[in-house]
Amino acid sequence: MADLKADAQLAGTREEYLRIHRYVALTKALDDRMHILVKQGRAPFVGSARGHEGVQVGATAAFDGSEDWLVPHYRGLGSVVTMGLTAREWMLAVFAKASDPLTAGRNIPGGCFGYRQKRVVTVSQVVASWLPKAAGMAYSAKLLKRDSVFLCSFGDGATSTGDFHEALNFAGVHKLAVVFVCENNGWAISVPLSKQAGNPDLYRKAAGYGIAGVQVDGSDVPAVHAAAREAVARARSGEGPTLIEGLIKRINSHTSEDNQARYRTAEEIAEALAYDPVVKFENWLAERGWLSTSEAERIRLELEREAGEAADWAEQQPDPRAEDTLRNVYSEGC
Ligand SMILES: Cc1ncc(C[n+]2csc(CCOP(=O)(O)OP(=O)(O)O)c2C)c(N)n1
Repeated sequence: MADLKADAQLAGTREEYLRIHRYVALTKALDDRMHILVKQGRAPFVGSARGHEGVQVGATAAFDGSEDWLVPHYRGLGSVVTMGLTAREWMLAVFAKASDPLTAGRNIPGGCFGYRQKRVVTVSQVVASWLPKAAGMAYSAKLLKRDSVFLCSFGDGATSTGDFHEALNFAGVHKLAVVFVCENNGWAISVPLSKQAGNPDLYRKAAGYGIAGVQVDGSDVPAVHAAAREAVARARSGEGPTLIEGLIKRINSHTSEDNQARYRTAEEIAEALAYDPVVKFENWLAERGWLSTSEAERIRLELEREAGEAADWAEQQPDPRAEDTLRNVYSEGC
């Protein structure tokens, strides 16, 4: 593992880390609320971001925003929240309401995070299909002499595909401004990483494309953030892409339609359930005197309330109208 010591590479200020903490904690609160909604039969589905929130927010917060674009993993709630998706907006998507800013109620929650105003690119759920898109957009930005950097996130399952190879190869050849972030939770539904990669150190694939590769503990938010800031600076200065591999644990089943007890051992599940990047980050902040335990608890309760209120509010919003079914699907006026 690359020697990224969080303390030695303190990449941000107290305010920046507290902002990151809020996004991480909001992601957890929204995710937990979704599980409750699914159990209550109010929401249809959850593809949980629990365990992923530290790597998602830590990396996305390294972008300065005005010109940068996110090409997100379908599990990337934390990344999209960091780009500005609010609790109410997310719940509009969860309940597939007409005013859902992501797909106007046309997809399962997380099925599509496209949000142009927040510079979040629409992707399909076909695994890895969004990686060549990120490379293509970065190529376009290069030709147009734009200063944009593209963050493209995905799971370990994406790394065994042709799309992964083509995207990283193309990005390496043209020294494109893409930061590829692999959220390696060790599983692609029920397929373990050992069936996906001959070499489990996925970041080493970067060397084959002539690009920078780094492996970080994805539950170590400051380490992720430092690695991402370095990668963004590299991309912006024309030195090309980076592959960041964040090692994490998937806490829940692949989705609420899956039962991980059928393919993970009881010990592994117990270990995953005890894993919490949010608490780990809060301890790190507390050690520096930047966030007290009582303040962390106050924020947790406030965000849980915000997530619950957002859900209750969104559920009451109008559903899409049948006559609007084809709106935003085909170009209007055709
Ligand atoms: C090309 C393709 N094959 C299969 C699927 C079904 N599928 C959806 S998610 C998934 C697993 C992907 O795992 P990974 O990339 O590691 O991400 P994770 O969900 O674990 O975060 C699969 C196989 C798909 N969406 N696209």
